[in-house]
Amino acid sequence: MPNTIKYRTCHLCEAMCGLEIEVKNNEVVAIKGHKEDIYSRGHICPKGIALKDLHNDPNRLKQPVKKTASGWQTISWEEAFDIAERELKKIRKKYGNDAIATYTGNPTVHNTGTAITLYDTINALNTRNRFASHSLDSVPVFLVNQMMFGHAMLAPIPDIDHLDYMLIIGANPMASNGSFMSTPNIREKIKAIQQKGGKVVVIDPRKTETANKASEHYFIHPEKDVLLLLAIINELVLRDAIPSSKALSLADHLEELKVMVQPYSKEKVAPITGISTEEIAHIVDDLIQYPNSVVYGRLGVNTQSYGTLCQWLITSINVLLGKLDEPGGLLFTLPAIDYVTLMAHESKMFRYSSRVKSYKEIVGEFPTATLADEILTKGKNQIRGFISIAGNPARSAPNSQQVEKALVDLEFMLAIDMYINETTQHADLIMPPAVGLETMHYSFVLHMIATRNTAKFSPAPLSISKEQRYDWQIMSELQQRLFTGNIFQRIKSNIMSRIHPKTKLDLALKTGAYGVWGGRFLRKDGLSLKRLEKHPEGLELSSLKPVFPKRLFTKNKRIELMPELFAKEMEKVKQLLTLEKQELYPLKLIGRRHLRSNNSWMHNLSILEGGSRTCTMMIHPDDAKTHEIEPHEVVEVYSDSGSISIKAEVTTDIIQGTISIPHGWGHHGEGVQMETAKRNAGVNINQLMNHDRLDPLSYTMAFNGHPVAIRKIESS
Ligand SMILES: Nc1nc2c(c(=O)[nH]1)N[C@H]1C(S)=C(S)[C@@H](COP(=O)(O)OP(=O)(O)OC[C@H]3O[C@@H](n4cnc5c(=O)[nH]c(N)nc54)[C@H](O)[C@@H]3O)O[C@H]1N2
Ligand SMILES: Nc1nc2c(c(=O)[nH]1)N[C@H]1C(S)=C(S)[C@@H](COP(=O)(O)OP(=O)(O)OC[C@H]3O[C@@H](n4cnc5c(=O)[nH]c(N)nc54)[C@H](O)[C@@H]3O)O[C@H]1N2
Ligand code: SF4
Ligand SMILES: [Mo]
Repeated sequence: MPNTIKYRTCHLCEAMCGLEIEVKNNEVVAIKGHKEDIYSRGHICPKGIALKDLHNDPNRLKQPVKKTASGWQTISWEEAFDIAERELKKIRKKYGNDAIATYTGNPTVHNTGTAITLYDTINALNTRNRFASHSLDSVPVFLVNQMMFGHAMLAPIPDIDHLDYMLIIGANPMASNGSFMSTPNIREKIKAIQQKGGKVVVIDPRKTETANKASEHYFIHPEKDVLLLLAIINELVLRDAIPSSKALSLADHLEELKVMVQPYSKEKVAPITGISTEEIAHIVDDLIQYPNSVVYGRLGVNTQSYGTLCQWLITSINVLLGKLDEPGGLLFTLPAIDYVTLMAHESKMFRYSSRVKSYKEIVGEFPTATLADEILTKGKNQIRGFISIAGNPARSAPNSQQVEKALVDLEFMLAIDMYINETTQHADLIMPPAVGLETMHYSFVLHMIATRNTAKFSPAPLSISKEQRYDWQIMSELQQRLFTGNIFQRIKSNIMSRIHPKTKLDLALKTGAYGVWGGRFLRKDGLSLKRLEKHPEGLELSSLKPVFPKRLFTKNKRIELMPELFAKEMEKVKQLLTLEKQELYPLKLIGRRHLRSNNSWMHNLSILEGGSRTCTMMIHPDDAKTHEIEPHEVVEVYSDSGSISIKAEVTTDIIQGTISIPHGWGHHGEGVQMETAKRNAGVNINQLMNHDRLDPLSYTMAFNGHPVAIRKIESS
């Protein structure tokens, strides 16, 4: 058979790059960027190329395995479903619905069939104990969107193609390719801003890959951004530099915000943040002077103790500058499948609380940081059965030694995952889905947070064998077998579980804003799956346009600048103005992402090894000197939760007083069956993380700025 060319959107990160895949006999010959792709125009990164290696990975499971006294045993799907049904029903009967918990990881967002099926399956279990990776990264954004715009998923996206000044605080899109800003080829976008005389400015405790490309970089001490942001607003007020704008005319409580920022002069915050008074003034000058300026922040300002406050203040600055819902500022998408409108009834929070630590539910989930507490703490509704779907909480969640202890303590655990890794090794049963290039792709989630309104569908480039199942097939079967609820709900759930995700997708496209059945009239040129299949390069739908006040979901159709919940928390921020005393753990730990890595799960692909991808501890030369640490010396890093040994990388690319270690490593452990990953195992930063150190508003784990100390390892 001759080689064929197939097109598929890469699903690994938010960039949605178009791939051109040469296929022969259902095997990948080569992968390159798809030049005609309307979104990415041929851009690709090493991870996209590695999809071939993911497909061929000998450690990838394709059939269910059950744990036996003599090791893992391959079983039939029928037997696997029977075991899952029997064991989970046993737990439910003994302890009630809430005794079964679910954890859904990051790839559930990126796998189309999974994303379409997931919530129906979880709803069928009727348990309050639902956990997800969102509470390790995105909940501050959800909470701020909810409080300010009335909908958790209504996220403002930088109009990056039309900006001339972008202040990036706590994000490293050169490595991550952007988050809540789906756009390919960040390098080109940064260059384009600079070439038209604009600036990209980075605020980060580390001189990152993005900082290296930026026009200016300012080192900041971790978790002090909240002060900088307050000082920026204070400066805008003092300079009377808040122009009237549409956004402002829609916003309530500006005067209260002005009063709130009064204590935070640039002079007061400068010594605490590490950014001088003159530098703050210069940043504010630029924010005012450039006509198309925005402030953008991500994990560095979200997964920290002031995660929600930072997100709120960043959004507020954009409102005050008149840049929200404006071209050349931040805009909202109107995607072909409008998840925001479809999910409006689900945008709820604070309805009930977790059992052990009374954390409130946010969009139906409890914080992952308390998953282990809920498993290990005895009492009514203690979690005894667990379903982990596309997640690796044993590496991604804080206090991971406690997480692993909890996983061992369960009466039954089912993992839906293709690897036997740090988490799934503790399962009783693993159901491995067909993944990667074996699956179709339409990212209705990422189109919602993209920088342009486009639509692209890719059928699966590779077919699967009879023995394999897709995630959505696994989940649909579980949904039917494990449903609990009234008869009407059962009928609905049963019908839903029998509809192919492709049919659901087609229906959503057809009835969406651009669909053949969308709008008031039948549109001949409207969207359908069939039409998208004729355009593997994607279809341009419309540029992002202002949508307020129509698309505001607040009851009064106005933007809330001073949500009460946030204003109350400001009391704690005042304390930051007094410099901290010498602490038991004097250093601050921050994370690090690498282009050739993806959270915890792509370390088994040798093609991605090497380059700048190192699991080391970056430390400033002055700190190294204080601790008498030589470059490349292995040292102990410890916190109130644990201790690790790691090689030091002495560099001026990190601010003094802070160290940086990437997450998702530590692939040792007898049970792990990932040969390449084990050979270069790295160490697990999440052993150091105290799982009670949360952003108190969103309960998102404060990974960044975690107090730690280091000491030499004495040779005996
Ligand atoms: N210290 C620290 N910890 C962090 C972070 C940090 O910055 N610092 N970042 C946090 C963030 S932002 C996130 S999103 C989380 C991620 O946390 P998780 O989602 O829990 O972890 P991942 O490492 O993404 O693991 C994904 C799992 O899904 C499996 N998988 C991949 N594709 C598929 C698929 O199509 N189907 C199925 N069923 N399984 C699949 C992989 O084998 C792997 O086991 O980690 C968080 N943890
Ligand atoms: N290659 C690759 N791409 C990815 C991922 C990956 O693992 N690898 N993960 C994906 C996921 S799940 C997500 S959520 C996104 C995340 O996307 P980003 O948020 O862009 O990713 P990070 O690299 O974590 O960037 C956070 C930055 O904040 C800095 N920082 C830490 N603490 C502070 C602080 O207190 N203040 C300030 N101002 N900065 C601070 C860190 O040094 C870091 O540079 O990336 C996605 N893309
Ligand atoms: S940047 Fe890399 S990982 Fe992200 S979508 Fe593009 S090719 Fe895939
Ligand atoms: Mo994430």
